[in-house]
Amino acid sequence: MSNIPRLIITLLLLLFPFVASGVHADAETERHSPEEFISELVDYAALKDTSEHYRAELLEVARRFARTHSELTGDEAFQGKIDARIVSASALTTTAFDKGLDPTDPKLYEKMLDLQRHAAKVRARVFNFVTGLIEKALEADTDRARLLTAATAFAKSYGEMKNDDSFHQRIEHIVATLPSSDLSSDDEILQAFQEAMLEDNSLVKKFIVTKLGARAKPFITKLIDEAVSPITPATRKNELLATAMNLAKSYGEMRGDQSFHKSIHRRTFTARLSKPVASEPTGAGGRHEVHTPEATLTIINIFTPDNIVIKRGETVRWVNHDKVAHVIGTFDFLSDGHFFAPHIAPSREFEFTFTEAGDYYYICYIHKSMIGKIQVE
Ligand SMILES: [Cu+2]
Repeated sequence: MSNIPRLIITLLLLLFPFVASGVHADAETERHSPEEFISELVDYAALKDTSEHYRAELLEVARRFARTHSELTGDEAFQGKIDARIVSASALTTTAFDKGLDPTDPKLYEKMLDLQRHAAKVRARVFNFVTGLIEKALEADTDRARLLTAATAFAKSYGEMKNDDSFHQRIEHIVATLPSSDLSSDDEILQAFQEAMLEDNSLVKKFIVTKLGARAKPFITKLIDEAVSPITPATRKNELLATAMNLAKSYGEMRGDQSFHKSIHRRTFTARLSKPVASEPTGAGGRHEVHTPEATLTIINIFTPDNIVIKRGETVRWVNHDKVAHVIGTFDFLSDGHFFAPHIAPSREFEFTFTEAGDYYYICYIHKSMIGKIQVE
């Protein structure tokens, strides 16, 4: 292999995680049967204004996928039909697709970019198609085994074409780790979802939320109820809160409505705080004071107090007693209002006057352990 295609493959590999996660959102709108998908590739290739590289890439995928599909289904007529259409679409190409690329060609860089851009477009289509098959396999009343076999076979075929097996391996892994379709007990559901979280496997997350159906909301609420119970140990509490939030997020994404996710996120955020305390403005100049004590190896960064209730029009002053700076601001997805202090140096302060009532959820943008809430009445 010459250096240029190797460089391209390296670039593609670098882009892979980005593309693989990015295409997922479109999968629902672009769900095809294999025949439709392959046919469409040839349709695009045969369009008059399709560039030479794009056409070559599309036809190569179509040719290989038609063969794979015919092998899977035993329908050789389909492969014959596609092959005939590929021949006529190829005739539209005036010069042969130069896979080797001449390193002395002054236009090499432009050609490379062009090739890379078109290969990326085709790849996004292929990824959508293959993940679409897995999504379909996860639905009820589908021939799950057949769809998963097909997804794996198409991913393998594409890997052979690109001389890169990483996508195929990822699909193999997803298929091998799919939860059984009859998740019955709550513990099984919880465990399967937590595994999907670890793997960042949005397909399985979706599957589980679909499986829960109308039970999703009470299921998530139950997790939080258990998390906030005083007898729940801290590690289990954090695990349950993280899972509840992730479930609520998937639930919201599937319904295109984040309001439930937001309410769950508020609850999980609040569950990590102390009980709310009605604060008296006793600090200098009649302000409420929140301190950031010095952190050590054993003491983590916190706000103290971390959960206060104040009146509209009152001012809170954050005083940094720590040896490091903090970046304090509202967590705007949850918060009713906004404030932001980009840099509070050691022994410096920040003040904010709350003119609007509402719940202000805030964090330190550097230290994960620092969270707080101001409730303005
Ligand atoms: Cu901080």
